[in-house]
Amino acid sequence: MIEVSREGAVALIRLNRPKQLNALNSALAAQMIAAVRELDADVEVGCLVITGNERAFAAGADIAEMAGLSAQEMAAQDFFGEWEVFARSRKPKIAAVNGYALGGGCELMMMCDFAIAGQGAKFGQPEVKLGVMAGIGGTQRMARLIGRARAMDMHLTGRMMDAAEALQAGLVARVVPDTEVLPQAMEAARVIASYSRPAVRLIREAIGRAEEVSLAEGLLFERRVFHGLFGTPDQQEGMAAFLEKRAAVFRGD
Ligand code: CO8
Repeated sequence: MIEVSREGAVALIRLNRPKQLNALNSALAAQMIAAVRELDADVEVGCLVITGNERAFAAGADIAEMAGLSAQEMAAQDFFGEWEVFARSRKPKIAAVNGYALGGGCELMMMCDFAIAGQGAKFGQPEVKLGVMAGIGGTQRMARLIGRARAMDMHLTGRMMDAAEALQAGLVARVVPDTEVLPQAMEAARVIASYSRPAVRLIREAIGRAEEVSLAEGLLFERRVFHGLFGTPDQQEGMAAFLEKRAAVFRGD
């Protein structure tokens, strides 16, 4: 249900349930979590790109799979709880989004570090129309990303947002022509993967902190990890290369 390929230090994960518009079912989730665990442990991998196809990034959790489950069964299985493994994985993740990113698909996109979307992409949290609500972080991550009023609008009306509105709201980082989505995401991933791994890791952790702690705590965390990076060979290489007017070659430590 997913295809994993490698291009140098970049790993591409493509959701592959085209007939169901890449609806996220348990089997797909299990494959995705296993792949991300493996890629996370692979020192050669510097960045992940997650994509779907032209029609859909993912049209949500699989409604057919969920429809018959009771609250007890949902809770006993901690249904979709394992997606947190994806969200917490330590490699940078870029969502390359064409078509629909709805419900769990929009939530999956928001679990990534940032999204590059095509002009024809559509975003939404339509769970309210099904008599339920977002369950893989949608209420929390969207409110933090685009603010309370916009998140309320999206979750309570279930309407779709187009790419221009998503860019303006801050839901996605870039909007590009549809055919440029994957090339631009791969290029961004190559750039990120070429930088110092400790620097990239700590930048992600520091920005992640901004969503969790007070400003004072976050600033202290940032300053401490900034100081810590001066212990790395990559810092010495990066600054020496600048002063010597040459390209830096990071070792990744
Ligand atoms: N689940 C299962 N199947 C789906 C889904 C889905 N989310 N979305 C589309 N499909 C299937 C359709 O059933 C259809 O199958 P078939 O050909 O066998 O009838 C096929 O994909 C193509 O879809 P459509 O014919 O509907 O295509 P359209 O172009 O007419 O419409 C839409 C595209 C607008 C995207 C439409 O398919 C749609 O509205 N899909 C549902 C979107 C939705 O409601 N998503 C939210 C799902 S709920 C959710 O994500 C909750 C997450 C939290 C769970 C946490 C649990 C703890």
